Amino acid sequence: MEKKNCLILALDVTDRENALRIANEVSEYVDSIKVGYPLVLGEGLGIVKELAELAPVIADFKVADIPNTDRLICEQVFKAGADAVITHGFTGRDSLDSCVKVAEEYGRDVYVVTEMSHPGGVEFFRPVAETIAQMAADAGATGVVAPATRPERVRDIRKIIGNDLHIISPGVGAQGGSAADVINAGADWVIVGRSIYNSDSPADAAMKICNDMKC
Ligand code: NUP
Repeated sequence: MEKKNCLILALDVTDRENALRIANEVSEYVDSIKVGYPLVLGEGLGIVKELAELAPVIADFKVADIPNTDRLICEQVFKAGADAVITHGFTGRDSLDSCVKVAEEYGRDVYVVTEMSHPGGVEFFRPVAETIAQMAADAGATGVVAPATRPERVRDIRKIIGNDLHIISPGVGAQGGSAADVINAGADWVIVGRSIYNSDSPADAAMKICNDMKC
């Protein structure tokens, strides 16, 4: 993904009309559009292709299965037109290797969740976040997902992965994180959902976040 605005839209609306309206309104401010279960379960995987005409799509399916099932999921995601997939890492190296292999075949990207951004994200992830980050680097993933709600953790994770991997960071706005703080801590992109798509003017909200970050 090309870095222009350091902003990824999390498009967690559940209907096509709203999704396309919001995506069109903010497309000049975002480097990518992240779709996940809410929109894909609401409208089907075909929405990925439509959105991909506006911006590269990251499929946030937090893939977490055995290697063979992960392979099948990633193949479907990339065939549908997604530029990248988000996977979990706790399923182990063989599962992650399977996703990275498919991504390489299709020329696409894999981001691995290290520690989640919500309060419960510290319960099980905290003790293994660094190990997962190191595994993502060793496996040749494109980058990791790390919490904008805890910029100090983004700093820790950056130290582990160095500068070869990207950090994409959710938790800005609705979850309490600051875009500028987490970019200063070493994130490459922030991922923002509700603060943009629930705004009366998604474009203004996106523009304001871009201005705050001075990316
Ligand atoms: O740790 C994570 N936290 C998180 O919020 C990993 C994620 N993938 N996300 C996703 O980022 C979450 O599912 C949602 O799509 C987006 C944040 O949305 P919002 O809190 O800005 O509305």
